Amino acid sequence: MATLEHLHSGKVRDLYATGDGLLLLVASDRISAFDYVLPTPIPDKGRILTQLSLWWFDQLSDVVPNHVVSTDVPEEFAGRAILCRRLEMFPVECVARGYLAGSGLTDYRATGTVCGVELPPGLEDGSVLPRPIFTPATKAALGEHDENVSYDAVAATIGAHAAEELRRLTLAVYTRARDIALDRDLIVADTKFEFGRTPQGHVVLADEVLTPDSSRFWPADGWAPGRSQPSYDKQYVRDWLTSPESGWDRASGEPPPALPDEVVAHTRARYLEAYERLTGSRLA
Ligand code: Q0Z
Repeated sequence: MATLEHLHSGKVRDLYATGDGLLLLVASDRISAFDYVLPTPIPDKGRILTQLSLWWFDQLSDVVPNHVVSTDVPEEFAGRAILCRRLEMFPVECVARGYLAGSGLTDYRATGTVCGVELPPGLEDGSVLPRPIFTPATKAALGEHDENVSYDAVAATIGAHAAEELRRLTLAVYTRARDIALDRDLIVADTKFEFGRTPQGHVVLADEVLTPDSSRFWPADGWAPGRSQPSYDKQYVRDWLTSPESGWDRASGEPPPALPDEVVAHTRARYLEAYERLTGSRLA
């Protein structure tokens, strides 16, 4: 891997092209909250999320092929980067929802539907849905939020055949993951996948999958609809940032302050706990 060409940076991840036609997907220890990247990293977060994503790819390999080529990466990225096939990505965020929260809840309250999918009346914040739904979104520019779109809009963009394939795979992968997680007392309320296509036309699962950054995880014990569920990983950070101790006024437009050691340690422990609960093993 003589040279790496930087292609793109998200809030918490970086993407490079290698000399030999592959991509290097790097997870940092950066953490975001309230749409800001916080000034304090969470030690090992990048490694924990990368190892969790790799574990999921393995669990899901009989449902869908994935982009992983190798984890043999340069020393500075050890454990937190994946070498992957460079695919032609579909310009669609493939979201599956099994429970109602976030933008799904907002849209349901306004219209009774999410992405054109009609839902029964009477659902509340955190309600389990009658069955998982495909709620695609279009990727927004940095600093913007993804926009929920209808299935028909996806079909108009990528074609009916590809849209059908993405919906089918999104729901199949979500359903498998939901069942695995629930066995371990974790709810995957919703999750976002990105798929790409090989030159041969095969659809492949890409990006990072089923991490706390791409999904809403809730502890199954204590779940109850009718209120906002605590975030598995970030609740302690959000609670501290919005508490008087932080001294931060979210409405001021000022960036958030550095996190105290205790908040960092608690949050790191939550990422590790999610990894260990799901995989049943300790992170080396
Ligand atoms: C993923 C992203 C960022 C990390 C492009 N296998 C692939 N082939 C082609 N493109 C991608 C992948 Cl994973 C791809 N992203 C999202 C953005 C850092 C990942 F800034 N973008």
